Amino acid sequence: MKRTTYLSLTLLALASVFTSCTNQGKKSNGALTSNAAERVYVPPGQYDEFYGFLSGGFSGQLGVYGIPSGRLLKVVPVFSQDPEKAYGYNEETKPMLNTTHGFIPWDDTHHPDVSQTNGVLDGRWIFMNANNTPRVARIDLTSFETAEIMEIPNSAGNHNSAFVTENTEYVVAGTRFSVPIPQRDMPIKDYKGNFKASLSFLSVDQDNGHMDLSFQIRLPGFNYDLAHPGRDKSHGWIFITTYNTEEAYTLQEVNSSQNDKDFIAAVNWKKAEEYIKAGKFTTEATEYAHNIYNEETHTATSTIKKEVRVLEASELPGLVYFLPTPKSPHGCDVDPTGEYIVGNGKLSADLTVHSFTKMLDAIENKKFDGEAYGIPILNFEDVLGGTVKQPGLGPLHTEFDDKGNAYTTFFISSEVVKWKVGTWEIIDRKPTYYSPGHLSIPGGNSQKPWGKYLLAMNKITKDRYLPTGPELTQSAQLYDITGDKMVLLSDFPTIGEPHYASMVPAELIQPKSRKIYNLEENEHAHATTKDSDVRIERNGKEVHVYMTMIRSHLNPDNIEGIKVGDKVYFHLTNLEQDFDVPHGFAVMGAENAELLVMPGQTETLVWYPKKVGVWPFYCSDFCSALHQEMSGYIRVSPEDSNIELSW
Ligand code: K7E
Ligand code: RUQ
Ligand code: CUA
Repeated sequence: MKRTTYLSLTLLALASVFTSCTNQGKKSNGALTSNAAERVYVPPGQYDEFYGFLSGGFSGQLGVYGIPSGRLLKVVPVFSQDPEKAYGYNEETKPMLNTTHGFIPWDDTHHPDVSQTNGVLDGRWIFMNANNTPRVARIDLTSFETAEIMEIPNSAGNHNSAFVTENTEYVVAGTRFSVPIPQRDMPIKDYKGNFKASLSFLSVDQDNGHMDLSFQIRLPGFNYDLAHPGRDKSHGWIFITTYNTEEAYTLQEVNSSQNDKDFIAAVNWKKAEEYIKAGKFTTEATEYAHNIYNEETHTATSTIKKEVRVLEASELPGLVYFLPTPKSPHGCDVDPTGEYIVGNGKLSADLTVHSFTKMLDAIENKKFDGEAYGIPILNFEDVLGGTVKQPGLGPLHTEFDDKGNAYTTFFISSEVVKWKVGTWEIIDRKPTYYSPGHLSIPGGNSQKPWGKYLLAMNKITKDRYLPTGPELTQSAQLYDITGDKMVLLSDFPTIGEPHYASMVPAELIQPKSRKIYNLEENEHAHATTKDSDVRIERNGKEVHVYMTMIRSHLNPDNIEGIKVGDKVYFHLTNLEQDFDVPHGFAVMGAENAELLVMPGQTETLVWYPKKVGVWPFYCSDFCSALHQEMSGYIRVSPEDSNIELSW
């Protein structure tokens, strides 16, 4: 199918969706009316059954929702600055956004993935990719804060990322674009054979979660889209969809979608570990930032690393195989048994499912159908596990329940289709409003799905909510999947554009959620843990204000002796040791952000006084009956004044 057909099909599909709604005069909302409301209703004061972690897409953040209610519980800032919490603005977290391209205040994130133990979600950490300036973040699920960010070198468009292996041995991050490696000035038309791709394996320290870029596998210059680690019987492998195996340097249809089939690359990472042990790698010079937030000091540090170990796929037998897959596959999803690998061919009429067992047989019997850059290509028929015939148009992603069913989103025909793994028959289909990308079932990408709910994340919102001008929020839709037929329960709006979401039973996370930081364990270099330490120090034009916050005063509250042209550091320590008593800090004319300091924590805001005057500062988070009294003044005198510091 040519791209033009694909596009016109999209338009056709959408057009028909909208004609049908307008024709009815009233919107067909697709929801069952009887007890859908009850099934998503969480009474006041009660908790949701699941946490839903939805990628924030082009917001760069992670949205935390209660499922089934769809209530937004928190936005965790990850790859973008957040003035509400001062993430990326205060001195403590600025290093988190450091890269070898400098300080990067924004990114685009697609795939959150929760850590696993023995192939089951364990709720310790969640990993997530930055697509634009390639990075992987680790978010700690006790503090719900970004704990670590690793830049990925030799990558461009970190899309098939961040995917967790079954014991969180690795977080895998693959490039979308092939690029010159090392980067250099060269003609784009010389792409073919010269551009290369990297698949990175970040090892994870099981005690503290710290990531290390263990090694990279160098792959031919295709485009790589999505990956899923094998599970259970296919543990030790990871499967990655490719497109543009033509290696066209422009992705116009005529160049890049000519091949009847692209590939799923099957990568044996256990084999990779053997090759590393045997010293079959080269150590390449490169540069990438590794940023770690320390919970004791409440401060992040950024280190630039200088080299990476590389395994050359074309030279190391048994490391990578190509499985022919029609046609420009997007999602690559592995069923809970690890036997079946679903390639969601965007331009294909059928869904292709490969068999892991057949793949191993074909490899063992060396039944190859040629090679690409020294990497064996298997026979399509030899590895085919099954075909779901004409399930819909534009398949993107598949998830699984705990009863042997698979669910696939279809972007063009705007629906979720339920089918049986093994018999490949279609069991049910339900429209989504409109054009879903990913879908998520709690644990639906692991050995143990909790097949109660399915969340479809839609790309197009149109008429689902009261209009808000040309820009509409994206929309998620929740389905009950406990019966044979899926039942649409609710719509809820989301931040940014969620791609994937990871949903986790609340009991895996809720008991471990941190309540406060212990003041006695506060090792911040500028902490003021008792009022007797409150002080102001001047060092040339640099002024350090060591301030405490407790209901209901900021101490010191009246400051004199500051001058235009100074650089004032406010180091705020929240002395509270009660759950849910943060204090905020805002000072008039601050060009960056406010602070929001958790009990026991210290944060630093830099302020450049530019105008002579007496400027107020105050607590920006309503904290007690005397919250409005939690304020003070800072007097700013001319640069040449000789007023002494006082407080
Ligand atoms: Cu399909 Cu980036 Cu996972 Cu979006 S990707 S939908
Ligand atoms: S004050 S409670 Cu500005 Cu009425 Cu907020
Ligand atoms: Cu502290 Cu309001």
